Amino acid sequence: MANDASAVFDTRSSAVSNDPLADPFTPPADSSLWRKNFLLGAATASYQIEGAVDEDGRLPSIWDTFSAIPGKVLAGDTGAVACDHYHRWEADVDMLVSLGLEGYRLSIAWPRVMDTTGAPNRKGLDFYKRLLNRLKEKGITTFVTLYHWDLPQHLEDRGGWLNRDTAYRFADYADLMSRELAGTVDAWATLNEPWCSAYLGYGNGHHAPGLADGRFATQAMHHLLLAHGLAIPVLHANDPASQMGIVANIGRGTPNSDSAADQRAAHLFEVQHNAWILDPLLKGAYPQELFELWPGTEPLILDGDLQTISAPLDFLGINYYFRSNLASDGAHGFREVPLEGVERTQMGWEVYPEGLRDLLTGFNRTYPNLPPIYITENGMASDDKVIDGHVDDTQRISFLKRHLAAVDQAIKAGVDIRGYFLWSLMDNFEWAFGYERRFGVVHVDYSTQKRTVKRSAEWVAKFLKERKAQV
Ligand code: IFM
Repeated sequence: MANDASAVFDTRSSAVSNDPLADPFTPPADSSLWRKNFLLGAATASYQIEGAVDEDGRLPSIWDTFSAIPGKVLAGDTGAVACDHYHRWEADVDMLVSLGLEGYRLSIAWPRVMDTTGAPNRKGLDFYKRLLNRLKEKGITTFVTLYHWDLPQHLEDRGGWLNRDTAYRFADYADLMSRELAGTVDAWATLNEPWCSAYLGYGNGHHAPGLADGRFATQAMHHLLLAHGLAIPVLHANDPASQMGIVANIGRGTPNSDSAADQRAAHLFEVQHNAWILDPLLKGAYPQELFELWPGTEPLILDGDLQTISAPLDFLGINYYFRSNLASDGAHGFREVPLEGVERTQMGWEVYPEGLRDLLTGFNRTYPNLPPIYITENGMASDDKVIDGHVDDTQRISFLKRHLAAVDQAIKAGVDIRGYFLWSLMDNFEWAFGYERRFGVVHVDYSTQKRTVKRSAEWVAKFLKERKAQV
C-alpha cells in the first residue's frame, strides 16, 4: 500500500501549500479510507443544479416562489437555470465518472414528477430514469433523496408542512418513485436536513416558504418526520433490495467558558440542532429540554406517530459543516459568540473537523441503535476563480483532508461509517446566498455553463486512482 510515513494526516489546521497537488492525499496505511468498500462520492440536489423550472410539465416549487420575492436571495438569484443540469446531465455524469467517484447522491424534484392530483408526470420521471440508468451502467452507487426542500407550491398553498396531509402526500410520492425507479437506486433517503426545512423554512423565515414562528417550526418538523416514517415501509415494500434512511445536518456546539451556564447553553444548542431530530427517530420521543428552551411550542402529535417515526433505519446520513461557540443568554437559552482568529470559509463558518468526530462518537454512545452512517455532505465554500484554466482551491483540499481524518478517527473509535460524499460535485445555487458561494469541487461559469475541475477534485481523483490500483 502506498504510504508516506512523513505525511501529516490529522485534523489540525495545516499550512496551505502553494502547489496543492504537491501535497498528496496519503492517509496512513491503517486508515479506513483505503478500504475499497468505504464509498467515496459527491452530492447535489435538484433545485440547486437542474434549472429547467418550466419544462416538461414541472410545477412551481416553494423555492421558485420564494426566490422571486425581492430581498430573499442574494443578488436576486433563482434556480431557473442553475447549472442547467436538466440538459447537461450526460456530460455531468461523464465528469463524475472521469473523476473516479464511486457514489452519487442526487435528489428528485417532487414538482417535476407528479401533477397536482398526484398522477405521474411521465416526462419528469423519464429524466430521472435516464439519469439513474446511466449511473448504474457506469457502475456508480446511487443515493437518492426524495425531499431536498423543493416542495410543490400547490402543497404549500394548502399549508405545506404545517398541514398533516402533506405527510400522506409525501408517502404517495415515495410510493410512486420507488415503484418507478426500483432497481436503479442503491439507497433512498426520505428527507434532507429536516432541521433546515422546519427551522429555516417555518421558524425564522430564512428559507422557503419564509414563515417565522417557533410553533410552526416544531409542527412542521413533526409532519416532516411523520412523512419520513410513513414513507419507510412503502420504500421497503416497493424496493426491498435498497437501503432506506434519512439525512440530518448536525451541529457542534461548544461552550464559551467553563461556567455551568455556558456548558448548559452549548448543550441546549445541540438539543435543538441534533436531538430534536435524532431522538424521535432513534428513541421514539422528542427531547423534553427542547420545550424548556422553546416553551409553548409542543406540536400536535397523534397516537402512534412516534412509533411510525422511529421505524428502524438501514442508514443515517450525516451532513456536517462547522461548529458554533455558545454562551448563556442570561435566561433559559443560548447566544452565539463568534470566536476570533479561527479559520473560516466563504460562508463565515468555522473550520472545525474535531466537531464531526466528537459528534459521531457521542451519537454512538447516546443511541445504542445508531444505524450505519454515511457522511452524506461535507465540504466548504470558497471564492474560487478560474486562472489559466485552473482553480487552485487549496483551502478546500486542506479542509477535506482534515475532515476525512476526523471520519477515520471516528471509525477507529467504533462508529460504523461506510462512506463519504463531497458537497458538492459542482458549484450551484446556494439557497439564500444564490450563486456567490461556491461549494463545488468542479467550478461552474454560470454565463457559459463551462465546468472546470478544481484542484480539490483532481486531488480526490488521484487518491481514488491510487486506491483502485491497490491489490
Ligand atoms: O447547499 C446546502 C445543501 O443543499 C444542504 N446542506 C448544506 C449545503 C451547504 O449550505
